[in-house]
Amino acid sequence: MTRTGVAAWPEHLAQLYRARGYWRDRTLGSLPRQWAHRHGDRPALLDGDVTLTYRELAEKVDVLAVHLIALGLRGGDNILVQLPNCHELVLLVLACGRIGVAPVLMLPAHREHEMVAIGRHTEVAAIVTADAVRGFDHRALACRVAAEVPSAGPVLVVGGGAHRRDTSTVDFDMLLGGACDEADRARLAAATPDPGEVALFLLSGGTTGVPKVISRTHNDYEYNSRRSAEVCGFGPDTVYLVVLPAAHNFTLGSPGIIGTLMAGGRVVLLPSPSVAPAFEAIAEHGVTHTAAVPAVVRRWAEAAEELTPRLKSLRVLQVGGSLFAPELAIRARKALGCRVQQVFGMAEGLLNYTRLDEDDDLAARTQGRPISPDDEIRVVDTDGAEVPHGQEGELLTRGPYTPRGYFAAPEHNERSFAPGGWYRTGDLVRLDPSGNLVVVGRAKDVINRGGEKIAAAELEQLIATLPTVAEVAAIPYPDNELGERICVYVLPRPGHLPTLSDIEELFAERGVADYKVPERLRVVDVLPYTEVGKVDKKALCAKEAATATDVRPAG
Ligand code: AMP
Ligand code: DBH
Repeated sequence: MTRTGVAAWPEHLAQLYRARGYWRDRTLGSLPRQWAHRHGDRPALLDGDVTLTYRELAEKVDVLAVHLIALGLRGGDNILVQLPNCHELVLLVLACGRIGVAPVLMLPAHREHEMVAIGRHTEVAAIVTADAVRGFDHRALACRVAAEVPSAGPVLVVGGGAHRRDTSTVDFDMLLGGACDEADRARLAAATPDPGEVALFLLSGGTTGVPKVISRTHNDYEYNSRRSAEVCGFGPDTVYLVVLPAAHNFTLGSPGIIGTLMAGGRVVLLPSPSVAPAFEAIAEHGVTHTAAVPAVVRRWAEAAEELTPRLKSLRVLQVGGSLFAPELAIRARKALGCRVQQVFGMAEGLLNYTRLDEDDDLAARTQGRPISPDDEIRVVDTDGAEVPHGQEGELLTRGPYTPRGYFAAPEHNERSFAPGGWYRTGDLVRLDPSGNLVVVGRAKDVINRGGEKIAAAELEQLIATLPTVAEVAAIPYPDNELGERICVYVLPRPGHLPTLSDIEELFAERGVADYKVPERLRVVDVLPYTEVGKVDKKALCAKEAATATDVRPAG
């Protein structure tokens, strides 16, 4: 079944992308068998005590896909997935790709507020979650979400064996047992989706209060990952360490997990970027590549400066997600004794990498260039006119792995896409004489908190529901550790004094992800306005940047 709400590329471009070998008409679900053919008994995935070879990976993907069919899932269905970094997540994405079911990849930090909105928007037929992770009961969360999402069928729980008596959820681990027989293989063959169809949904940090979901097709995502692996020189000797959430486009396909597997390398999964376990894993498994956000790189560089001997195996540290200071790039390269590669990417598509044959200076001060000869980029002024070469402007893009619209969101698309299918990135960039892009700022109303994007409008809509608040504006304020944190300006209703705790309570009550909780509150009796009558956020940002103190109450 074809999903509605997915914007297609124009037919002549689809043909061109095929002719140029970008789109190979292979489904993500067909890849594990090809990999197994090539790499057989070599290890593919390491997750704690579990090691899966390429052959085992392919077998488990098929078994899981058969079980998903038996649970009633069909091509065209979407499922909500919230898993920590684990091999089951990788198996699930590939098994879904085998049968045309599209996983909607939530982050572990998401709660009811995000899960319900996105679950409804994508009309998910099932939810896959984990049992308790780091003390939080994801299973209970998923059950609450299922009750709020009319389309939601079964809740599948990874590590759900502890609740075997509970018939309201399905133990995911049971779906990985057994082997496929002839009839199963026929079932799988019959369920093979069209490679032009949606393979998975990624979330965008977004610019509005309503969720924005990005559909990625088999063709576009396979190319996204394969070409990334090529550009980054991944091969059978690549050992890629996952420390950021695997549901993130950076970790999943830039080149990430899928790119590593395509190259015949080995993926090592860790639950988080904590320094000690990460450094241990790098030493133990001979990790050659990993990907982190600048906030993590700072911690790693500090720790590595104290460390002897060096992390010898590490060749490339990929850094992306938010602005990365050149000084930190240089410091990280020295401290970790590896190349630093900048990645300027987006779940919406376009990926830029600094190249490994460029000098270290470019890798420190630019954010790289696109991966595809058919990635088109324009740098435009506020009227949409192209700026002179080398000048600053907003980056627009289109290309073979940049979808032409958000999923089922015509009103967002009107704003976020320019005529001709150009995605407005909201990023202010300039072209360096080297041909690489330099990200200089942002035109979109987003707060980038250590790589996590938060739409100011989402925060404002929530906070405006407080009876003590007359008007509210959410802005970023600079922070050494995370780059930016969240500041909220509030104009109170007469006689009221809203506090940060009021906002924290509201967010907890609504089940908003923790990383969106504001860390600074300014209660004011007047807000600055622009000529068109909007809150003048530029003025507020300038004011915040000038004040270094954190007014968060102690304790
Ligand atoms: P999302 O649309 O949520 O996938 O987030 C993508 C956005 O993250 C980009 O449009 C940029 O604003 C930001 N971003 C990603 N990588 C970088 C980078 N290397 N430097 C600066 N900003 C980045
Ligand atoms: O920030 C991002 O969204 C991002 C960063 C680096 C991304 O999506 C990517 C690489 O693929």
